Amino acid sequence: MDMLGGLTASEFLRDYWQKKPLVIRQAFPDLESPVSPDELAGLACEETVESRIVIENDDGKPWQLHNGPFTPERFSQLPEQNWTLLVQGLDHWVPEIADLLEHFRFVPNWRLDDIMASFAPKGGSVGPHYDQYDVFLLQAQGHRRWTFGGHCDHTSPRVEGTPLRILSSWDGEETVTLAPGDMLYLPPGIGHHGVAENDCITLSVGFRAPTIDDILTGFTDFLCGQSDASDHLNDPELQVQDNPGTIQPAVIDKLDAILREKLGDRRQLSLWFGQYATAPKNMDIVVPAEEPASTEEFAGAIRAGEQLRWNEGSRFAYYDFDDETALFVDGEQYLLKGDARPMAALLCAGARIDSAQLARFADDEALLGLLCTLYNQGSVYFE
Ligand code: AKG
Repeated sequence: MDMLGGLTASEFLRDYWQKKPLVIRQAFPDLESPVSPDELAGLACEETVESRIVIENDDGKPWQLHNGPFTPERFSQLPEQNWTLLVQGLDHWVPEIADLLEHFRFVPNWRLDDIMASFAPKGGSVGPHYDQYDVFLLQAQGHRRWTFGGHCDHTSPRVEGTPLRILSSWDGEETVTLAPGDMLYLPPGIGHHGVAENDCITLSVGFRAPTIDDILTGFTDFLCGQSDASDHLNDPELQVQDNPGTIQPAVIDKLDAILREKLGDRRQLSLWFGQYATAPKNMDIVVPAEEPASTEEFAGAIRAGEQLRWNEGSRFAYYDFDDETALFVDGEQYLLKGDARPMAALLCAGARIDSAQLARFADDEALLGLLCTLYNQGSVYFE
């Protein structure tokens, strides 16, 4: 399948990723939406599913936001046109939607956020806006007219009277109408506005990246959880000062040395980032297996060639140190040494794990124990 419009993944990353928009006609030829509008409405009634409705003109108020879960009656009260239902994390709930992600594995697992779906009748839209995400907007049903272009940021003028960040006085630069199977890639910060031409479903395959704030607070919180974090600054070499009010440069040197030592620890940084980047988005999805397996049962299933796959809400990544490999699954780390190291790459390569290759690792008792733990905690299951 030519989902990047004739470009190789390397060409796409070099020329478009984080740089400029790309319209790809028939990226997924003849795509049939894996979900129907009714199924989306059904999901939006579930407590554990994050959903929103955006109404362009709600009793005279612009771009009003209503958060789910909704009741079925709510849908019969909506106007004929000009509203949108958004369902977040659809890939977590619908395996066929999660399967679409296998086409996007040219982007690292840790960058993936989720697939959001929107349903809109004619005229429906969430308004002109920009995101801090890389997003592939895949048309799954009906037609949507997209206007996009122009770099926006927090200084771009906004519409008043709405909780949403809707751009005012924004015109866009290009307009295209997408049909089922067509896709539009947008880098962060590019203004865009999609308006349904008829009943339409759009899938937003979103990629996130941490902010500097996320990195600083996340890593320092992680360091603060370590055993030496409660040690106090010491000063056995303290000297008499002329003025007790002076903070001596030597004190600042000490602080500086502590911060450099802690913040400059690449190993700890890698371990923190792997855990941070694989923490599940929604804790309601990764739930323990209904019937926990014994290691013998698990090994039997692997040897019988049963297909093991990631839980749709699970995240997998790994980092190769010089002497060992850290496997990260759902915010936990597992250190693999020696011959066990390649198991991390095998588990992380894609949602369906090659049973034949896994069988040789399952011969090792410790690795079998680890695989069985991943199964029993709900991070993987047999299809
Ligand atoms: C986005 O994901 O950034 C969108 O603009 C999607 C809006 C929609 O599907 O209506």
